[in-house]
Amino acid sequence: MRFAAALSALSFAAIAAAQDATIQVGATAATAGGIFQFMPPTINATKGSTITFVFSGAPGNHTVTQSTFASPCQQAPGGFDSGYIQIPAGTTGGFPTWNLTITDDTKPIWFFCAQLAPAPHCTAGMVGGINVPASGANTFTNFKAAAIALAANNTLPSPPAPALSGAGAAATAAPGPFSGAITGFAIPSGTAPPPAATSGTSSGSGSGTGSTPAPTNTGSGAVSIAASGFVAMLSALFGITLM
Ligand SMILES: [Cu+2]
Repeated sequence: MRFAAALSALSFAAIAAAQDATIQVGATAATAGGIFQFMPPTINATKGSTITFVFSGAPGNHTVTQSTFASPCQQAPGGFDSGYIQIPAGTTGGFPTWNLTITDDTKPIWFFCAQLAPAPHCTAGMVGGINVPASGANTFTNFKAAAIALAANNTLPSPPAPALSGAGAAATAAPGPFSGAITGFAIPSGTAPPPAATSGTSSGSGSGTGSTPAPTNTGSGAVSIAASGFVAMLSALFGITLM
């Protein structure tokens, strides 16, 4: 009896340990801190928890893209990326969401917004972190400061490659749904090719999904080119709507 009760308490603790949370992607001009931010920017979440990103910043056009502490505004090799989701000004509901499940809670998960218009959001401080250290060198404060410091060298981040999964977190579906005038671009799909391994370190941690290797490297290139064009187009759009 006592043993059964202990087991029951244990299983309850295991269930309660999941730390589902919501992060707002983007804000409004009236929000303290401005449009370019994740709210909250940091959370702690145990393995198995689901983090729901809500693209509620209006107007806004943002991504949720995994980076590394060392390169805050560049997609990490094998990092997740939501694609660009545009929320027209005045939108008050029906915001798309993206659910990422934590698959490894032993390492920090850093992310940023890859949008470049009207100015790079990342270097404006639109960065975030999950399970980040509270002290030491790799704090969120230092991560954000490093992102903002990149604004001085005029090196724009490369457009990310859409990807459902990354290091320590994975989604099983693309962001959505898209209703009304809300649109998405370069949104990941189940057959999205993995990000091009430019640095050669493809962080192949197990690859338990057993997904067939995508044979279409040309597809990845096409996505990148299209993303660049889209960013240029957005730049023009946002120059009108935001400035
Ligand atoms: Cu953004």
